[in-house]
Amino acid sequence: MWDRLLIDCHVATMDPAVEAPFGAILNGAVATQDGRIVRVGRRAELAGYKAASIEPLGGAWVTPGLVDCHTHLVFGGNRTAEFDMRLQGASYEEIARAGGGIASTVAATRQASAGELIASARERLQALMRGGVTTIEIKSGYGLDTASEMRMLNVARSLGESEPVRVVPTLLALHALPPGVERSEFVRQAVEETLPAVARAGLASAVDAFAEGIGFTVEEVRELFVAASKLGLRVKLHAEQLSNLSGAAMAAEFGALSADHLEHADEAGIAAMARAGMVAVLLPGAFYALSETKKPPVDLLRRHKVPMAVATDCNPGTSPVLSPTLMLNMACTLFGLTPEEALAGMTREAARALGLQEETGTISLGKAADLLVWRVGSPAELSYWIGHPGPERRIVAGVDS
Ligand code: DI6
Ligand code: FE
Repeated sequence: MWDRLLIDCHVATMDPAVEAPFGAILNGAVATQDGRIVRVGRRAELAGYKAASIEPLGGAWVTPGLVDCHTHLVFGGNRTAEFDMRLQGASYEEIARAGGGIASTVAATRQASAGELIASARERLQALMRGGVTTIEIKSGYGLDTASEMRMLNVARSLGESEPVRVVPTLLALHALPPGVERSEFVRQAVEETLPAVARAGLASAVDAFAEGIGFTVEEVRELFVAASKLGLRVKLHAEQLSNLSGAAMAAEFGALSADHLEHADEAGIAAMARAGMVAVLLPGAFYALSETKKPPVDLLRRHKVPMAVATDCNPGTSPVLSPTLMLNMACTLFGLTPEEALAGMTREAARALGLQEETGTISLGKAADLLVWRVGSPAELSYWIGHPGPERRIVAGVDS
């Protein structure tokens, strides 16, 4: 006997093996057992089976849990003052070069106690969870020394232990140069001290960097990726956000999970991503908040069959986003994704961007029972509403939360 059987619903499996838009099964049913999906199909095919709990959903749509595969959720303070400056015409780069921007969040993060960091991040996390997030990647990157980076990663881990959500922690080792530290010395510390310490403690599943004029050069990031690969850690990269440094192509040499942002990416970079089996993570919140005009080359990504994920990039500077469903809408309105591509981008392809494609991201046999119940007439509605408030029910590993 199964634990639960969800019936009287339509199922957007997002499984490419199901040949319909959104992998949809109309008049479907989903059975779960021990936190796993054990059966999905037409209601008629599942008749006669027994479950401890049979739950009619009144014609609702069931989707996979949303996966937010790129966030900087943990940080001290916020950047409201900088928001004002940008409204008066200062650019993100000008503010960063004048010592504001990331550096000001680094100061606030170092000052905050672990308890304060947990409390502020939990509020943001709960907002994203109300919007439907069941798996979230959380980067460090506002500590910028070994102890502070490890503290951020510990905060991320403890959020995953106290909240019903799967947390995937990433060491963002090269995010910004801390004030007063010599450049080559900082890179050396990140590569030779912070990275091995984090790897030894098992605090991160992947390693990230910010390749940009105001961040780090591709050669500096390469040093980090060589060391990370030797330690058996996967890599990913903030690439081609404000300019084209050919970071995506370099990341492809290391079999990176993803390259993220990509507004300024060119065809050579995208072809390299395709060959390496990478995911393109699109971040419409940052594009919007910075009033960018150059869009990521979605047509090229489609032509080269690079899977597209969509994420909030939740961070205090360039993407103070608390709504995953708003990103579904913006991925369509700003970047031209179809509603189906957008939803795949926050489920199936986002799971792939985290290396979790066997675990979550579609409603398929054997995967975790991470399920959302939406009171909508079709899954396209999730992208149509500008910031849909979220699902009526949220199930993580088979348990309602
Ligand atoms: N790119 C971004 O958009 C964020 N980090 C990054 O590497 C911005 C982070 C911030 O401004 O605090
Ligand atoms: Fe980011």
